[in-house]
Amino acid sequence: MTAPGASDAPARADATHTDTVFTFCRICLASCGVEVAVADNRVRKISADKQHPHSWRDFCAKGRNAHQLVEHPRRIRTPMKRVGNRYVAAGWDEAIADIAARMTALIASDGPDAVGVYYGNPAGFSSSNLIFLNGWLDGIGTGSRYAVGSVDQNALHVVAEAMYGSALMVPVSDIDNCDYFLLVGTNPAVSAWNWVETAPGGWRRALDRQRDGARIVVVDPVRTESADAADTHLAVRPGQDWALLLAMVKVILDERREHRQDCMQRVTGMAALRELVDGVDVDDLAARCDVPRALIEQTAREFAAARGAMVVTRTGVSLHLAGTVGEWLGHVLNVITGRMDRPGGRRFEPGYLDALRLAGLAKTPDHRNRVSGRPMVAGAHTLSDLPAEITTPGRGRIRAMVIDAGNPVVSGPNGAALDDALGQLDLLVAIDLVQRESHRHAHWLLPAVHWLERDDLLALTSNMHDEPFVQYGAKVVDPPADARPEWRIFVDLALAMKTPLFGARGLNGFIRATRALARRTGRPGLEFGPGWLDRIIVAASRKVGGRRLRWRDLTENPHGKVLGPREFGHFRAALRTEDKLIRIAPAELVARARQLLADPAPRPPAGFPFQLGNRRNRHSMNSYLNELPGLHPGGRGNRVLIHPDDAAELGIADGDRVRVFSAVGEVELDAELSDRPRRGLLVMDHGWGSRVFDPRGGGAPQSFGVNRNLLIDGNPVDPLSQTPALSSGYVGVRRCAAE
Ligand SMILES: Nc1nc2c(c(=O)[nH]1)N[C@H]1C(S)=C(S)[C@@H](COP(=O)(O)OP(=O)(O)OC[C@H]3O[C@@H](n4cnc5c(=O)[nH]c(N)nc54)[C@H](O)[C@@H]3O)O[C@H]1N2
Ligand SMILES: Nc1nc2c(c(=O)[nH]1)N[C@H]1C(S)=C(S)[C@@H](COP(=O)(O)OP(=O)(O)OC[C@H]3O[C@@H](n4cnc5c(=O)[nH]c(N)nc54)[C@H](O)[C@@H]3O)O[C@H]1N2
Ligand code: SF4
Ligand SMILES: [Mo]
Repeated sequence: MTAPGASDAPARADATHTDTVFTFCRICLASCGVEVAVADNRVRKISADKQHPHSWRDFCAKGRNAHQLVEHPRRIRTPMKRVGNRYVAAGWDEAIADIAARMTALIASDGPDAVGVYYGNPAGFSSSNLIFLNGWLDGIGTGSRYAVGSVDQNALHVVAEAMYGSALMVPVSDIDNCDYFLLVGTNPAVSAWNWVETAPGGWRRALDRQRDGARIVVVDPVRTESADAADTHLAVRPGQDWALLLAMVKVILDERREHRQDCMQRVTGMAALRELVDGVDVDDLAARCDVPRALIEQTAREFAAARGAMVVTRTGVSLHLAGTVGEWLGHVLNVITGRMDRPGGRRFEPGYLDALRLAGLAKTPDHRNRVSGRPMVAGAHTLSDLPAEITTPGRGRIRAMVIDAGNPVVSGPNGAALDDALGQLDLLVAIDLVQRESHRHAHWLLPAVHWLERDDLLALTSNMHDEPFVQYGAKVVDPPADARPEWRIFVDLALAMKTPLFGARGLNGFIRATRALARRTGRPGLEFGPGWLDRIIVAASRKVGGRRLRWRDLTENPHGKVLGPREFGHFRAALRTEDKLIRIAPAELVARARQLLADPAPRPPAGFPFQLGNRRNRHSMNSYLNELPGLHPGGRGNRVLIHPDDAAELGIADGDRVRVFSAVGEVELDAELSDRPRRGLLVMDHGWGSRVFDPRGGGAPQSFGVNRNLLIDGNPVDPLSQTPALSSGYVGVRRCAAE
């Protein structure tokens, strides 16, 4: 459907004849190879692809049950239009014409910012969704762009831009040579070693190293599954990793344990970094992060002395008000101890597509939100701003939104405020597989295509693989007749709205011509679409292992192909700073660190003595997959973990119904006593509390668990990443019967 000339598309099943298709799972970045048995265009079984060059050890139940979403009884199979309180099936022509006409009218009266979009995490696992979405938005010229980054990885992009000159310059982990893993704010035993990198089997490979003598240190306010396996667990105070890491930097610099050559030759700004640490007091930092000074010093010395070592920081660091400084100091530790571009440390993988160069060409709109005045971060605005941008009257107010592969009412802060705002829109369009919580006010539900139903060449993340690797994500089954890939929807809207796709004059006319040609010749591949881009990407690929990628590499290697050895030495060339030096102490990060140091240590506000921590569930993916019976038999939902000593003081017993409340919301759920969280920390899985509606059958909404993000205020935000305190908000808890 997408590759030009279907006959030469990469090997895939013609579902009626072939019974095994090899592809890879596109639920999380572990990107596990899968072997799928198919008959009559139905998935019969999904197993780990044991012939895959490196990924099968991460294969999990989410991948094994992926087809349950494809066959979801409540799946949206045709465009559905809201009529009063119900939905009726409609055709695509009507859907596109209606949405285009309403958006065009709003833009005419209110300007382009009246049309907004939010895209979520799964959009990044499609090779075409985001490219064409942005192409459509560029044509409209709207700055009302919202994305999952502000509740996920913005901190990393801000730090990468500041230190290395590109938001996409993300180092990958050289796990197999590492002797000392300092894992901060990550639980790879559950989340499979992924956050903006693909290191398949990463956690098990780290455990293999541990058996050979490597040490694993886990920094986490919760004694997680990963902490259970670690040699050392530092139960840091939530949101205070920056203090721990800054103290480690100070110990290393004061004791002259830094990698002198790297600090002199690869780095600029060491004087500013020294000046910062000269002014700090390790005892003060130890008190802030609540890790004993002696333990901080010991960890710093061991880290600096280890032969191969890495700090890995992830969402446990980023989802806080000081997250960007924490993220920065993790990179600082790696750089000053000579871990960048060295075995056992963190490497730059160039990949077969020069994504950094492409990213440099893309122009991020210079747009500020009218209510908060905040600029974009990594190409999008923070979710914290979205409710007010919809509800505050005035020119530029968002009046129409598309939610593309996302569930921001559940995944973002203060879901109640966002839900209320979404209900005030003139037009809400959801592109998804089922209707979830964030789509409940939708005027249009547009049926998307699941990754098992589409081809993907994920070239934009080729530099995030921990080994030069390519695999064509072949489609396994045909989608429902009326489902459409997102790219097609955005092209149709651009044509109907007469807005130039990618802002490129003449392109719309060209697309119409290719469509006509495709129709006339009966060759759908001739229509301009992602298949064209795939061909261009392969033709324009960089040399890896001495040669360029060829289309044959994709078609002849259904299990994927390792393109060459892991190489060191690409880091410096890849830097996008003018002088090819790492900026170790960017001014905005130093200034923010000074501000944190000047402020008193954060204290709970009256009435809300606890902090709300977070967990992921092995068998769900953020707010989706929670409802699949193959993954959650019994459908119990989430609970709140309370330390037994805290529970005893409040008279709460295991299994009691409790109310957890904050300044912005409250939820009711069962308590589970556990000594895994630190005292003073309640822990609740995120991603629950998302209803699944039944727009086709009219059945009652199904509900699974409670949405812990109802308790999180969207403001304040970390001023650099614009991320709210998702994993450190303040709450109180009470036994329901006691009220
Ligand atoms: N408190 C707290 N909050 C968090 C986090 C946390 O750790 N703690 N984690 C954050 C993180 S890391 C993330 S990534 C975000 C996730 O935030 P979001 O991306 O907004 O939410 P998801 O739950 O991933 O919802 C994805 C939606 O996409 C749909 N979908 C799946 N595949 C496709 C597809 O191919 N096409 C289309 N159109 N739709 C599809 C699903 O049905 C689902 O409705 O949540 C963040 N929120
Ligand atoms: N099964 C499963 N796997 C997933 C996902 C999923 O939803 N389910 N989501 C995928 C996505 S989108 C992402 S982004 C990645 C994320 O991958 P990770 O970032 O590894 O995600 P988590 O497993 O939530 O681990 C975060 C850890 O940080 C801890 N933490 C919370 N606050 C703090 C703090 O202040 N300091 C420190 N040091 N630790 C803290 C939490 O207790 C938790 O154990 O996982 C991916 N993999
Ligand atoms: S969801 Fe599971 S099977 Fe799919 S890529 Fe992630 S770890 Fe692998
Ligand atoms: Mo994420």
